[in-house]
Amino acid sequence: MAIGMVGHVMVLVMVLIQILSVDAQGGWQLLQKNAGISCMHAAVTHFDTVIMLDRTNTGPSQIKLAGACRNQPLERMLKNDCWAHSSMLNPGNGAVRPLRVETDTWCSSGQFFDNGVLVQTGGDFEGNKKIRTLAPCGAGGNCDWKELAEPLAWGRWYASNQLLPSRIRQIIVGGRSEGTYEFYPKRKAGEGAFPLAVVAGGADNLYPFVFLLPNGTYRASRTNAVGAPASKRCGRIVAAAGNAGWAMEDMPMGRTMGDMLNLPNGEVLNINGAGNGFQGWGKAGNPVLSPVNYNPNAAAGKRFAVLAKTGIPRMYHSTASILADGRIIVAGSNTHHFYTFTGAFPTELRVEAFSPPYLGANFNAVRPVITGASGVIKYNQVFTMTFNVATRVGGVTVFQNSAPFTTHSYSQGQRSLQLKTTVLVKVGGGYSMQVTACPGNNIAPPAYYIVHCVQNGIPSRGKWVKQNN
Ligand SMILES: [Cu+2]
Repeated sequence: MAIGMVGHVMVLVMVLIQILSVDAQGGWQLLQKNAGISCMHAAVTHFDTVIMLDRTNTGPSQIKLAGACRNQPLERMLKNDCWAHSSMLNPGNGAVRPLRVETDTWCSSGQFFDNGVLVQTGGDFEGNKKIRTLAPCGAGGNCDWKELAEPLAWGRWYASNQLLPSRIRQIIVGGRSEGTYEFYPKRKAGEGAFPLAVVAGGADNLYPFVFLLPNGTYRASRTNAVGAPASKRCGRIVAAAGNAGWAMEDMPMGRTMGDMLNLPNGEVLNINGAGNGFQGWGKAGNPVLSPVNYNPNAAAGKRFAVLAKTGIPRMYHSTASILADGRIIVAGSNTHHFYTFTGAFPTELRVEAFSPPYLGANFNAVRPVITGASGVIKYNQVFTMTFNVATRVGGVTVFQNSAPFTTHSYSQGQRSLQLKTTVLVKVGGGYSMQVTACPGNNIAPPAYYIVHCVQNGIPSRGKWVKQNN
């Protein structure tokens, strides 16, 4: 009898451990079975909608334009093209709406302006010198792309964009065989492009990594496609330090073409990609299906955690974007020249949402809910944040994360700030603290950011705030 009881309890404990271990590794949801396009570029707007973009010269996609067909005499595949190559996703229910681009956006770049307008630049062929803008809208809206008459000074294919501290200007760096940078908007009419040695000298200067550093400089570095197998190496650097150097460590598995995202709790997610090879066209294989979480504050050797795996390979031309609610929208993957649904690694039209472990129901009692915070903040401004939480445990921090433009394993303009906070004061059923906005536009250029209240590593749903001068 006693032995029977013990056996029963042990079975129950094992079942509970199984349930918790799923939570502990996060979970996947198929959000949309057919988004119509394969999402090569993605950005989350401050209306919580996702702008998805492919290239135009794929031939037919699987979603039709809402209005007239596109008549582009320079288009190489379909001169009269009735298919959409961009769309807007509602991450609430997975619904997609076709958007209209007129010129080829293949391997282009982008960035949000301070006012939340998405700017998207370059591409191939007739899109090479194009500047396109989209003033975003909510899920019920009908915002769309606008193609500007003003061209880039140089054609740019595989360039990188970064919002600058000076309010409404971005720098556009490099592009295939383009050893220059330029600004948009121009500082004066007719301003051209400027040479930049680090991206000069050859065709392999694709998507240079460009970051705005806190001391107001920006750095560009080159990235090259590399051969098999993928490296396990992971580097971190205090880039603004006088004697900056990389500290290296090993990830649990090798990964190429992964996406690294700043999570709302200050940790980093590495998701998507392949275990060997490079690019598309059959040159990569062994998809890495498990995301890996990196906790920069943990002790060496304890920073990486392997999370729940998906069943969908996300290889070349796939994306990952983080929502204000903490989920990650995973979309795209096309290793082929056209939409190809046969053979290994078919063109991927499905959209998934990955929920990291912090969204698990087992954390509901300790997850803060922001009940009050300023919607507009100025540099150095001290503002009050109030929040509710059922169980108070551990430290409370506030993170402010940017909304990047993601393509080719690189989230352009991605940054994460931890804001200064005071000790908590109990107010009614909740808590209040004073939060100090960051000191200046080199730390966070004016733009829309997502602010999260984080208790003991568990983030609240984010609140969009406008960071002003
Ligand atoms: Cu590409």
